[in-house]
Amino acid sequence: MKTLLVIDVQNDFCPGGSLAVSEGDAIIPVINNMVAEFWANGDLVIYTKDYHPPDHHSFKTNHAEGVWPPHCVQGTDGVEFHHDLSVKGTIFFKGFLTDKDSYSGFGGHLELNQDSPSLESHLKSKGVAEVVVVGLALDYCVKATAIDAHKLGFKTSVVLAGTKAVNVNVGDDAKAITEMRDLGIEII
Ligand code: VGL
Ligand code: ZN
Repeated sequence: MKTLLVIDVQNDFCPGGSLAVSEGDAIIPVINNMVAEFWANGDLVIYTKDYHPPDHHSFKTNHAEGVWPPHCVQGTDGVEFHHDLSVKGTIFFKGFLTDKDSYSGFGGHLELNQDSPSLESHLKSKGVAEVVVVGLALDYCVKATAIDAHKLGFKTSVVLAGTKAVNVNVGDDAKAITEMRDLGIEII
């Protein structure tokens, strides 16, 4: 069994959002085709949402060590999936506690408490052996998710046409690709 992991395709990471990835929405048609293909093959499709409370510590406005503008705040439009995204599958939530963050989708849970099933336990219970990662952003959450998947023993690939980088620093995308490839993650 294979699963498509669609990471954080939310309004705040798309053009017009508070932490927009340039042309972040351009990957959506590619992802939608992959979603249809996985469903047609009887494979699994899973989505993650960055899902922060307003006082989250990753926000510069809240904490000295915060690095991001407020984004994906629960109850706002920015936290919602982009309206063009085809959403057909289970959603995992991450970053929902004030003082905990997770770039990786594997920090995600089925409900807003850490005792609810984790992404790893869900995938293992479904007999998933292979993971294909797409979404936003390549140099943060997509990379972290792919590395965790690889370390947890899943056969892991990232489809570049289905992801885009924030590139806080020029070349972060190339660095992320090299780092993943060197670990043995397949870059397609
Ligand atoms: C992300 C920065 C902060 C992401 C989430 O989804 O890549 N980046 N929170
Ligand atoms: Zn975040």
